[in-house]
Parts: sequence; structure tokens; C-alpha cells
Amino acid sequence: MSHDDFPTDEPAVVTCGLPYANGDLHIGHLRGYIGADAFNRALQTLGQQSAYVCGSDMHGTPVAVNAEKEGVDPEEFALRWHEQYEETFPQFAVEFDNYGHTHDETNTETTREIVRTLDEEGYVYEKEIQVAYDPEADQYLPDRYVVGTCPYCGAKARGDECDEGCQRHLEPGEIENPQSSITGNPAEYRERTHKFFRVSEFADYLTEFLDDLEGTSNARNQPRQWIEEGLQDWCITRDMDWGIDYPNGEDDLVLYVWVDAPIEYISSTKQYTDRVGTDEYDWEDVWHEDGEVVHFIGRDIIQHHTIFWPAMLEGADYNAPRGIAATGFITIDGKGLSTSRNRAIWAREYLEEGFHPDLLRYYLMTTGGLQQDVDFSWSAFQEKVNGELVGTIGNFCYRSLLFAQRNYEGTPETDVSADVEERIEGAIGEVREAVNDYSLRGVGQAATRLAQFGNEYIQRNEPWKLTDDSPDEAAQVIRDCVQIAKAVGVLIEPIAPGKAQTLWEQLGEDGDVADAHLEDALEAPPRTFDEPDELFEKIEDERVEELEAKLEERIAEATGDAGAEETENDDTGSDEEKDMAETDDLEPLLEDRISFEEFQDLDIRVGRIEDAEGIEGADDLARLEVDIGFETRQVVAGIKQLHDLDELPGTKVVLLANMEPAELFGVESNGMILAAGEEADLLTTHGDADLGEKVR
Ligand code: B3M
Ligand code: ZN
Repeated sequence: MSHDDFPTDEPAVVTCGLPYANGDLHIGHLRGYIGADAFNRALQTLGQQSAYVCGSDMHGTPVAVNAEKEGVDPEEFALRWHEQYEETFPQFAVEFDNYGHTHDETNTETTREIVRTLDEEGYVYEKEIQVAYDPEADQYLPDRYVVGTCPYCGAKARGDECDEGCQRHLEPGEIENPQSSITGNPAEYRERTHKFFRVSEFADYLTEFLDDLEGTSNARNQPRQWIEEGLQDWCITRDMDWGIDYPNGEDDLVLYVWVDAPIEYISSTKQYTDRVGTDEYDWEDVWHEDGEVVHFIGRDIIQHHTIFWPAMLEGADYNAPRGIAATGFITIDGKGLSTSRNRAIWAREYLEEGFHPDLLRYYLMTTGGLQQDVDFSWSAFQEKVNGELVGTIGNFCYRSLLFAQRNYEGTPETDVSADVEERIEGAIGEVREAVNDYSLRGVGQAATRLAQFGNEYIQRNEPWKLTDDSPDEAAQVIRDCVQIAKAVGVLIEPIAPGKAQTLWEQLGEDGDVADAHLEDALEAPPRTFDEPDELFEKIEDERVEELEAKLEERIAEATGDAGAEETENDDTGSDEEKDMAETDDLEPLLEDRISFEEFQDLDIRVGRIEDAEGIEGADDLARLEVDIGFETRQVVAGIKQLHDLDELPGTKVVLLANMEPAELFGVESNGMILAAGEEADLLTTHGDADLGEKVR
């Protein structure tokens, strides 16, 4: 079964992974919340009924451990952060229709009801297991209270997640070499009775679910592999005080945080309905009928959202998600974002620097595809802002509206030319397609390309030369440009809602551009409007130098302080601590040296991927066509799971051209593309080296 294209007749709900209420928000968080917000807005411009809900994740060890460090009660601690998030998100135009938290009454009730149903339906059983225990601290060590080695990939891991390695969820007792994160002592094991959810029974259901699932390809490919390897049942209780008690259960067991956290998606939707009434938006249509559920998450929580969560929903008779978009990580100046090393761009800091939120929104949404890692640097930010926002969108809108206002007091009284109307219709089509592909970059690019067309159009037709001799022609050109400017505003609204509203008002339009639908891009703007102001301001080089120096200084200070720290428990979200400065996990350097001549035997060339597709039957392999100037090479690479293949064409790569040809799954591989690390980070060039250029 495939889904009807958006817009559908059913209401949609868009959600984003709940932030743990345990620390400041940073750019890594913002990418997800802005992404989901932009998607929700984009759905609405298509005419889809849609709500955006979320809430703070109050429970679990991520909150308990940090509260304990501060010596504060976890509830008080989490509520403080919750309130801060409620204030911060709107400042980035992240507008939730409801923002609740997992500890509120709605979520406590909904969670109990769902768990009770799963229990009654026979999906829950009890089992005795070995649980880590710290005798010195005299407490059990669930989840983040224990650190050790991942049994799957050998990376340093936390009790319930391989956060620095393969990203897998770990069950209690699975971690190797467990150590207490409270005292650093080796953990002991004690026998305890816990509740288990029969996830393994849902393997067939989940396989079908994944076949229908929309969103990013990483959210389908990884879980398919996990299912093939065999699903384990899931321990859903913990030896802790902080959390939601197991319904009718032992007094000292709470539900694992990953049970009640996603249920907040439902609870928050319920709260929205409670506020607006079922006539306006009915949560039951979404969660119990055929509504469209779309989750935005970080790629480190794919397993929770594509295995545990849909199994719970199915077991308790709720609707399954239609789409899951799992975003890549954010790096800062090419290095992993690290909160403890202060290598992060903090939400509050960005605002304090006085930048408009839309600049960051545009940067984050258009710099890479959703599943790609996106690097942030102040200089790349400047380049984006000055090039696309100031140079293309801002420049086009300002010059068009200014000319229109000065010469015609607003929109010239004539119809838009057929060519321009067609060009705008084309851009509307691009947005529709991009939304259905879950590509926010596509949405942003459609708007920017339209403005680019506008700039070329005005430049080519030079209306300023026509006003005297051919006033009708001049009026026509400007009429067209005013329409293009309006269309740019409507199309860019999901990504840059504040600036789109300013443009809307400059055009003399009433109301909110957020309420406009794509077709409104073709409606004539009001006859008259006032003189416009520039939409965007250029960021000067000195400003960037200052910002870069500040960041460097801050990292140096924090690295000095944090140098001695061994474990990091300051998780603030899904985009955490992929710190490449740590060398412990790197392969050791080789002792043996090679001569320059030996190096020269390697014929390494610059190439560009022209085409990429998965090889049928092979889990990891992709077939690539790589243009290396002289010719196009077919290459097989083990990157199917690690990259969004649709995003690869156009990417410059580095290719070992004189590698012996080999055949893999019946496909000839004629060369090898170079990539770094477990995630196959593709090597590229940063200047304008031509295709076929030799790497020396
Ligand atoms: N609170 C944060 C994370 O692991 C976690 C998300 C819950 S979503 C239901 O990214
Ligand atoms: Zn691992």
C-alpha cells in the first residue's frame, strides 16, 4: 500500500523528538525542531490540515543523572528546563500547536492506558535478569548510570545506547565491562524481575510497516537489517524512582523512559484537541483512524521510532506513522559538536548576537539534505546569507518592489505574462514534489531559484531603459517581477516565516502569509503599496572574524577545564558528542613508511558522482557512476546504508582509478572511492579542481 500524495483529506500531525529537559538548547537541537516546523508549515501551504506537537522529555537517567549532579530534585530540575524550552522555541519561529511534557497528567494517563492494554493483550511478560549494581553507591545502575563497551561494535557506550558507535539500543546487562558512572567502580550484577514487551512477535508486522514508510531512507534501511538479524524483546521497566510507575506493578519499578516519551506525541495531540475542540482538530482521527503521522527525529533514535514505537502502537491499536525523517548530525567547523567542550552554537547565544532566526533556519534547511551531516561555520553561514538571502532573494525583491513603488505606486495594472506565470507554476510544482519527498532543501531551493530567475528576468529586460520609450513593456516587466516577489514570499514561508511576512506586508497584503496556500502565489498583490526596505542585511567579514575568534576562545577554555573528565553525561539531545578529538577509538598509525614512488603508484583522481543506486540483494552496496573527466567509471561502494543515494549525484569525490577491477554481486567495480571512518564520510575537494585532476 502506498500513500496518497500530500495534501490528503485526513488531518496530519508532525512531531519532533522530545528534548530531554536537562540542558541548554543548541544548533543540533534546532535543526530537528526547525525541520519539523518547516515541514508542518509546508504541508499547510499545500492545503493539508496539520498540527505540530511536541513536549519535553522529563524522565529517565538523562534527567536524573544531571539533576543529581546539581543536587536538585529531578522534577524541579526538569520543569526548569521545560519552561526555558517553551520560551526559546518561538524565538526561532518554531511554533508548536501544543507543547506539553511527559510528566504531565495527560501523558501519565495515556501511558498507563497503553501499557495496560499491551499487558492485557498478552504482549508483556516478566523475566529475571541481571542488573548492574554499584555496591558503594548502594544503587542499581540503569542506563546512563553505567558506561562500558558496546557488544556490537566495540565503541565506548552508555548502558542503553551505543551513542558513539553503531547507535544501537542496548538492553540491560548487554554492555560489556560495565562501570558505574557514579563512582567509576566496576559494576556488579544482581538478579531482578523486570517486565518485557514482546517486540519479537512484531517482526512481520514491522517488515510491512517499513515497506510503506515514507521519509528518509536511513529510517527504513537500518531497521530492516536489525529485523533480519532477529529482534529481541524489550525491557520496559527500570529500578528507579523517577518516572511513571508501572501500572498496578511493584512500587519500585518505573517505566523505561522510552515507553512514555513517544506516547507524549499522542498526549500532546490530545491536549491540542482539548484546547481547540474536535470540530477543528480531532486527535482520534489522527491516532485511531487514518490520519497522517510524521515524525522528525535524530538518526541516533531510529531504532526507538521504527521498531519499539510502531510495535507499541500496533499492539495497543493505534495508527502507525506514515513518515519518519531522521536527520544527520551537526558538526562545527568540521568537528563533532560537543557540549562539554563548548564546541556548539547555543540557541541563546545566536539570538544574543542579534541575528534574525530566519538566517539560521535557511542555513540549516538548505545546506544539506535531511539525512546528511551538516557542518556549521560562521564563514559558511555568512556565505549562505550574503549569497542567497541578500544577493538573490533580498536583492530581487527589493529592486523589484522599489521600482514598482516609485514608478507605479505599487503593482502595475496589467496581467502577468504567460511565461512568468508558467515559471511560477513550475516553482509551485517543485515545492509540492519536495514536500512529498520530505526535502526541505528542495522547498528552500525552489524559492531561491525563482528569485534567481527574477533577477535574470529584470536584468535581461532592463525596465529602467523602457519607462520612457516603451512604458507598456516596462509596466509588464515590473508587473511580472512583483508577482514573482509575491510567489517567493509564499514559497519561502515554511523556511523563513518572519522574512516572508515582512515581504508580504511590503506588498500591501493583509493577514498572515503563513495562512496562504501555494496557489496564492499566482494571485495579484494589492494595487498599491509603500516603499519597501531591504529584507536582509549583509554580514561583514569583520563580524565573522570576531565570531570565529569568540568560538575558538570558548572551546580552548572549555577544553582546558574538561580535559580531565572521563565520561560525559551531559547529553542534551539527539545530536550529541560525536567528538572526533578523542583518539581512543582510532586505528593505530602504521609504523612502516612507504616511499614517494610507492605513493605515486596510486592513481588518485577527482571525480563527480553522476548516478547512485542500491544493488539489489546486497545490504550495503551501491552502484555509482563517477565522471573522472576522461570517462565515466562504474564503481561499487559499501555506502548504501550510510548515505542517501538520491542526494549523491553532483557530489565531488576522490577516486583511486588504478584499483584492480572486481565484481561484486554481479556488478563490475572499476575503481574505488575514498571515504573516512565507519560512516564512510566521502572525501571531496574544497576548491575548484577539475574532474580527472590527479591527487598528489
Ligand atoms: N528525549 C532525546 C534523544 O534521544 C529523547 C527523544 C525522545 S523522542 C520520543 O534524542
Ligand atoms: Zn555499537
